[in-house]
Amino acid sequence: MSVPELEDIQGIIVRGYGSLKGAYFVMLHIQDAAATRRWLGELAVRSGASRPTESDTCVNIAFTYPGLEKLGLDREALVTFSGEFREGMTGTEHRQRILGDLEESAPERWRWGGPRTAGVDLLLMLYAAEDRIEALYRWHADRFPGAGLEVIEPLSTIYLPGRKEHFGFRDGIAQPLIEGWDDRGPPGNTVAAGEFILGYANAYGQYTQRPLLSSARDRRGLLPEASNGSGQRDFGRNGSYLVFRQLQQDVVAFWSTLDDKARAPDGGQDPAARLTLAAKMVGRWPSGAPLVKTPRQDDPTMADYDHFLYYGADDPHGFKCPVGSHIRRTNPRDALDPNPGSQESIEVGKRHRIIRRGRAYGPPVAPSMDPADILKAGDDSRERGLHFICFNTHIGRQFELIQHTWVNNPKFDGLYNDDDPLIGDRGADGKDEGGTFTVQATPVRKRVRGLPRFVHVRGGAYFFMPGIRAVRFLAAVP
Ligand code: N7H
Repeated sequence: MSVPELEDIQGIIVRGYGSLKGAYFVMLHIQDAAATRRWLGELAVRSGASRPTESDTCVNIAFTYPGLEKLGLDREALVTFSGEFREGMTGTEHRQRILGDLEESAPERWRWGGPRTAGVDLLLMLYAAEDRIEALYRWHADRFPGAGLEVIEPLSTIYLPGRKEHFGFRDGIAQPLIEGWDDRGPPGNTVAAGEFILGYANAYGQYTQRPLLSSARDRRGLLPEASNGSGQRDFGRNGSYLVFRQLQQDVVAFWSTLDDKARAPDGGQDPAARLTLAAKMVGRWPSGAPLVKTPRQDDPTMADYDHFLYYGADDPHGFKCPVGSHIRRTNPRDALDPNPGSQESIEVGKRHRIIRRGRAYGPPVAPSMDPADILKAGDDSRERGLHFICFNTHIGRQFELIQHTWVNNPKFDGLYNDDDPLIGDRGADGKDEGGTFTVQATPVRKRVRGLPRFVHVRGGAYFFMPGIRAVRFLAAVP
């Protein structure tokens, strides 16, 4: 097992920058590739070698396939990128169906990344303290014209106290640990580095397909040698695919639906039942405490607790954490076939993990994040949601599989009309409907029907985030 080269890996892949609460994600279009290459050569790109302090600013960068083409990356390397990346998030109808990007979430309606908006070539990610992030963005924005770059969308973010997302739940808790680096956690959660960083062995003990090119193309010897013994240069090593989705959340619809579905027998409001139903849908309480550990009430002392399994926690049937809850379907842990509850099941799960790095955007409906206040405030028609970001080395087997086979699948794990209660597409492509949520219980389960779609896509793209040597190589392309 080789140790990930943190000084060549861009920092955001291996560290969440939790100490930096301000962030900007700038979608850019290249107008003058030569000017962009010069700018790139001077850009201080943050590596993963050290954890940033609160006074640091961090910059990371990623490219779409058209962006790499424009910068003049050799065809030999371009054709060896994965098919998903080359086609792009909106590249085929098939992919739109897989992702549930239809109807109101169709790319034709996106603010950026769709066929009706200027092409995104490059993503610049800026991180700083909350009171410094605007100044950092302005500093960079002043330089875009000279760098031959046009801003398509400058996506701002918001930090919600308690690291919450807009529905009111603590986010960014469960992450896989990278083998060879932060593998001091439970072995069930430690995953081969090659699942998240190219150029290392993956969960199958193999090297995931990555962009290579002949050594003659790298006369200055900027790139590392490929580890396959071919003498080629490895443009992909220490890089990762970045999936970006701007996901708008309809927070008022979410809480009014729950309010409606969890009424007291006399028809009156029942705040405790409403909250419990929401927690069942997530699989964690608002504090972050997991339902398998504390199924009846929230327990903030367990906010960051992640050392659990489902069968291993004596919950094979979902009585504590429902089978169709968001966290159980996006990472079933030991609940996967062929042999749920076994080490084999955990190993299967390790082929479908992602590192999440999303940030919330837009103002909260109610600053307290309390459902009662949210319901009182009502819809203010302002947009809010999650800039969902994840890293993986095989988009099809990791992000897309989670989205299609687990999140949007009404037949997930023996269910038959239940897609993800929070983010499911509700059968947008006319397939089985979804929109039902089953709460397993004895003596009888409870089924909550008629859930509308709470999350819509407003933009998105597949990016490649190269290692830092590969960024230098791109800047020096003749
Ligand atoms: Fe989810 N939410 O706030 O309700 N997610 N997610 N997600 N998600 C998680 O453990 C949320 C989305 C995963 O290992 C938590 O960090 C929202 C997409 C995975 O136990 C909460 C949106 C995809 C996990 C949310 C959204 C995923 C996870 C629990 C969209 C992938 C870890 C806190 C607006 C396709 C599961 C935590 C594990 C956890 C929410 C989107 C995947 C609270 C609001 C699109 C893998």
